[in-house]
Amino acid sequence: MSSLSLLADHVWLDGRFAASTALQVDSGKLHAVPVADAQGERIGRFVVPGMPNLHSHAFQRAMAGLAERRSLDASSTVSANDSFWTWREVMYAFAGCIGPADLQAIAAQLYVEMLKAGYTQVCEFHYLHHQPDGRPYADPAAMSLALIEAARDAGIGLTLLPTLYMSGGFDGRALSERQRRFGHEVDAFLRLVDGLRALESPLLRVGIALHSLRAVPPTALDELLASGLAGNCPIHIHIAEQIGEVQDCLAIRKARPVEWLLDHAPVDARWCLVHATHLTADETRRLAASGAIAGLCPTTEANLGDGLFPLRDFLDATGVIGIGSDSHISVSPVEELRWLEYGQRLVTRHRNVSASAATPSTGECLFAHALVGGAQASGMPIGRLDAARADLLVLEDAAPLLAGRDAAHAIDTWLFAGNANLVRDVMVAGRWQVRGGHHHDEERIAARYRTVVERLVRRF
Ligand code: NGQ
Ligand code: ZN
Repeated sequence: MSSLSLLADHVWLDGRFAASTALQVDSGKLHAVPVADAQGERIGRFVVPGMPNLHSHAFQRAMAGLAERRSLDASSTVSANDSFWTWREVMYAFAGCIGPADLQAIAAQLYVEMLKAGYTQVCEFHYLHHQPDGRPYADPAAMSLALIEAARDAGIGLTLLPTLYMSGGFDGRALSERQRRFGHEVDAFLRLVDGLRALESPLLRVGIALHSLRAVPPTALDELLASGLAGNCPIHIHIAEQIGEVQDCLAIRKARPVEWLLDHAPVDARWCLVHATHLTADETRRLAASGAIAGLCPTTEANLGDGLFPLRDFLDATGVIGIGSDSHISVSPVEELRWLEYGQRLVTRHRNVSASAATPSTGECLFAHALVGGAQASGMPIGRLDAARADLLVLEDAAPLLAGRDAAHAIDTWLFAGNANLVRDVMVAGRWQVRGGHHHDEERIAARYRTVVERLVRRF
């Protein structure tokens, strides 16, 4: 098996940069060792772990930018009421056009973009399971397999989260016509998960997701959690993104979504609560104490007009966060982390809100949290450069922006001032997938994406 020794001036260890450290890559795994001599390949000045992306709906990448116009209301006048829910109608119309080959082409392009931006693992919250009319494909796993193939094409790690979707609202109403292709009974869903588990590898983990409390009746939640297939794997759920769903939950289940989940499910470190946006002080403390990850997707949450997560209070309660690019209106850990902090600054009218006494650098603090939380939500040994899968990023030494930056300021400069991408090289499981800013198969993957999306957009 191949063995490599990599040298850099500053290597990210235990939440900060360390000097005099070499990285040993053996059979796709990474170990940090003291630099005994100068043997090995010098790869750059700053080396950091690959960032996990804890929330993705890959197909939505191809509609990014197509829902930024005011919609027309019933009388064909331009509406002033565009919202998350009107965006969702556009998204459903788009989702209705996508088949397995389309999904593979879109996801592969997206995953190449993720790698180039510095994400080395993606959690795919996948609910586009069936044909548009709701009938299963000949192979009911066809859409899941398309995502697995796309991740292989690109060389990114994948946490596939087949998603249970059963009802169209808290009142248990049936799925609408456009939601039919998302739906499963619990038994069929468990068969899908079970079949996919056989494909697990160092680059593929199969967890589960519940689309939302709206979409999963309480009895189905119990059945799923009792099944054994949820035993020791990542469990993700959309939880409290919109005020409307908090109100519906209160009206029907007599509790707020996070409160209800904490009261009715064994929420622990396996769980990732995506868009835990609307929290009371009590929910914030309880969620932090549960050990579950708060999955934050700042660019999508801004784009959809969701609201703002109480980041400072959650971190003070020792809560764990991670980031995702969700609808892929942006594909960049830099932008997610920057906007996570900027949202807080805009409402609190303070600066450096996410930093702490222990880590005064805002960038380092955010970066460290997102690595830890993202790895936990992915269910993979990643997010670090010691005793982990060999995923790493090398920042661009030649970037003028990093001139004169030492270890103390490199991450802050990258996250807050980097507009051009500063990620130069990306390794996943011991293999270079991006070198000099280019992915080895980017042209073929982009050409296939163009062909597919040009056709889809014409039909949509
Ligand atoms: C989704 N996306 O499932 O793709 C959701 C919208 C819903 C985000 N929440 C649909 N960002 O929540 O019903
Ligand atoms: Zn989502």
